Order: sequence, then C-alpha cells, then structure tokens
Amino acid sequence: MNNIEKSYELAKEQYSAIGIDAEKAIKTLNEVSISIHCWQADDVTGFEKEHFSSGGGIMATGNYPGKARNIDELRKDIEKVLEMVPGKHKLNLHAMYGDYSNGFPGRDKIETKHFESWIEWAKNLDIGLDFNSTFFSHPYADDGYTLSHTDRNIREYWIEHAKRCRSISNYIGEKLKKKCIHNLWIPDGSKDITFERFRHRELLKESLDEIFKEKFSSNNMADSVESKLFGIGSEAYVVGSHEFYLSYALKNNLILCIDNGHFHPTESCADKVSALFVFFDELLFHLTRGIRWDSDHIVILNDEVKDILNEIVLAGKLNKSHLALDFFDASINRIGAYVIGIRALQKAILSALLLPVERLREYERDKKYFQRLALFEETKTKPFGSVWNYYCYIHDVPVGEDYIKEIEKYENEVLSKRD
Ligand code: RNT
Ligand code: ZN
Repeated sequence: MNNIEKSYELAKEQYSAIGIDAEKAIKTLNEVSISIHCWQADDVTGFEKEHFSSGGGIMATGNYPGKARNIDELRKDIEKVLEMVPGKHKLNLHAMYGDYSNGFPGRDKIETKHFESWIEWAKNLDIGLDFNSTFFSHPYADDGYTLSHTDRNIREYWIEHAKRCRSISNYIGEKLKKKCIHNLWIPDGSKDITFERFRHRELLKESLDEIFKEKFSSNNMADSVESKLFGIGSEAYVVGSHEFYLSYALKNNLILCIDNGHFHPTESCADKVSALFVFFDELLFHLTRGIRWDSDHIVILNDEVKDILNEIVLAGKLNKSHLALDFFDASINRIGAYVIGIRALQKAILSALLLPVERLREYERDKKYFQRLALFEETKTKPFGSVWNYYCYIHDVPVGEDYIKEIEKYENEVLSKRD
C-alpha cells in the first residue's frame, strides 16, 4: 500500500466514525459531469471571422500569452485539461465557437453542419456537449438590446439565432445520445435610468415565446434561462432580471440558471437552492467567483461554492443539478485556470457528500444546537484531502499539486509557441 492508499484508509475510518461512507461519496462524485465552459480557453473570443468587442459586462482582463487562436488549439487545450481532472465531463459551447472554417454565414444562418466536427470530437472523447446562443460581441447588440430591442428587425435576427441554436442543441443531444442543455443569456439593459422598462420586458417575453414555440424531445435537449443583476454598461437596468426569468421559467417549464455572480454580493445563492427545488425539477448552476462585482474570477474552494453544493446535496438534488463553470481569467495560464476551477468544484461536491447529514439532522431534530454546530465545525478539519487525493489517484490524474508541473510542461511545449 502506498501513502495515498494508506492515508485514504485512515480517512475512511475517521469518516465512518461519524457515519459516513467515503467509498460511496467517491462513487457518487464520479457520476457527476461538470459542464466545462469553452470560453476560458480564448478569453470569450470565438471563431467567427471577425471578433467584435464583448458587451454586457462580458470582458476578460489580462493578456497572458498562449490563448487558443483557433478550433484545433482550443480542442487540444480542453483535451489537456481533461487529462488533469478525474471523471467524465461535458464541454459547454457557445454558438460563436462553431466550426466556421468554410465561412461564417452570420448568426441568423448557422446550422448543424457548423457543429458536426464538434460532435465528432466529443464522440471520440465520449463526452457530452452543452450549448449557448451568443447574443453579445455583435454589432446588433451594440446599443444594449437584442431580444428586447424596440426594432423588430433586430429582434427577429436574434430570435432566428436562438431558434437555430435550440435546434442545433437538439441535434447535438440526439447525435451524442447525451442530453444537451441550451442556455440563453442576453446582455440587454441600459447604463442609466430607463423609462421603458416595462416595454422592453414585454418585448423580451414576446421574443422568448417565439423562440420556445418549437418543442424538442427532452432526451435530446432542455432549455435554461439565465438572469443577471447588472453588467458594465447595463448598471441601471437589466431586462432579463431574476424576477423576470424566475417567472418565465416557472410558467414555461424551463430550467432556471443560477449564476452566483449575478446577485447582490451579500445575497446567498445557497439559500435559493432549496427554495427553487420546491418548484423546479431541474436547475442549472453557473459557478463563478466574483470579487467585489461579477468579475468572473476562477472558481476556488471557497465557502460560497461549498455552501451551494452543500445545499444541493442536502436537498437530495445532485442528479437534478446541472453544474457548469463560468469564469474567464486572461491573466494567468488558461489551462491552469480550468484545472483549478474544475477541481475546486469537484472538491466542493465531494466535501458536501462527506457531510455527516444524518447525525446533523438528528441533532437538529432533538434541538441539540450546540452539538449540531460543533459537529459541522469539526467536519472542516476531517481528512478530506486524503479522500480527494485517492479519488484522483484511482483515476490516474495528477494527485495534489502535481498538475502544476504538467501544466508548466504544456506551457513550455505548446502554449509558449503560440505567437
Ligand atoms: C454573463 C453570463 C453568461 C456568460 C456566458 C459566456 O454574465 O454569466 O453565462 O458568462 O454565456
Ligand atoms: Zn453565467
């Protein structure tokens, strides 16, 4: 037995003393696929012929060398990332990341053929794909409105885009035999006091009704909608607010996407989990890390993410939660950013699965609140790391900080050669 196995055996004993089966936690963790956002690899640039500056608060800062410049580099980077994280995951695509090597037709004309090579790629890796319509970084989004624009032509352009994205998602799910989640987020809003708030929201509803008219098999795809609080340039007013999409998703049987960067900084997204799951069958989470604002820093194992995952597990809804990452940091090695973020989210899941739920609930039932808090506090210093290391070890991915040198190697051999 090597040290990793030895520490795991000792850890297992300690967990079993408080009624937890570490083996079972590992098995459950292994069933969770994380939806890995493709946009960290190239700072949300995409492969359309021309890249328009991003809008709606989407902005990667930094100019660390080595970003993926084309589809092949991006795939290579993601493959590298997948070598350094345990488990089977999904790649989360945005429409702007289609294979446009034979020409980009415009967002209102994209077709399944632009995603055929992605499907092939995913098939070879035996992973699923998720999808997003792209409503930002485009001249038709420049004045701050897309689906809620007062100009019918602009609205129709974006409606057509979203319809196509939904049918592409359906096709992807069908081809890969893995359900594809199509998420819709728009940057619509305004920098300053606005007097047509109601009008824009009415228009957004109208556009969405048109977009979601067509029904697809739930085996192939499902739709989610994502709200936001504010963005750079939409500080005063965001059309697709939380109340708007909460209502829309409930009425129309859609999945609601909770991005933890899209709420007031002191608002707890963790507490939303149990409230929403009373009414929603499935939820999508965009996990991110905001520093002072929705800054989309790399996800780390912090209390915010741990609390959200605890609530998901406590509600018994891990298999009803789509867990996606949403951050973009251009200031450090981007492969490293991915690996830190994915592994942090997996650690948060594992840590939630290792909570002595039964005992905590027993204390709670018996009103033994000192005991409840004490046990919860003690779980924080249980040998969690030994279980995590063992999980990485049995999956043949780097244990602990060993991925640092692998990423350094990739940087020397691959990333540093890019322009
Ligand atoms: C923007 C939203 C959205 C995007 C991606 C790129 O604030 O969080 O999810 O980050 O669609
Ligand atoms: Zn998001």
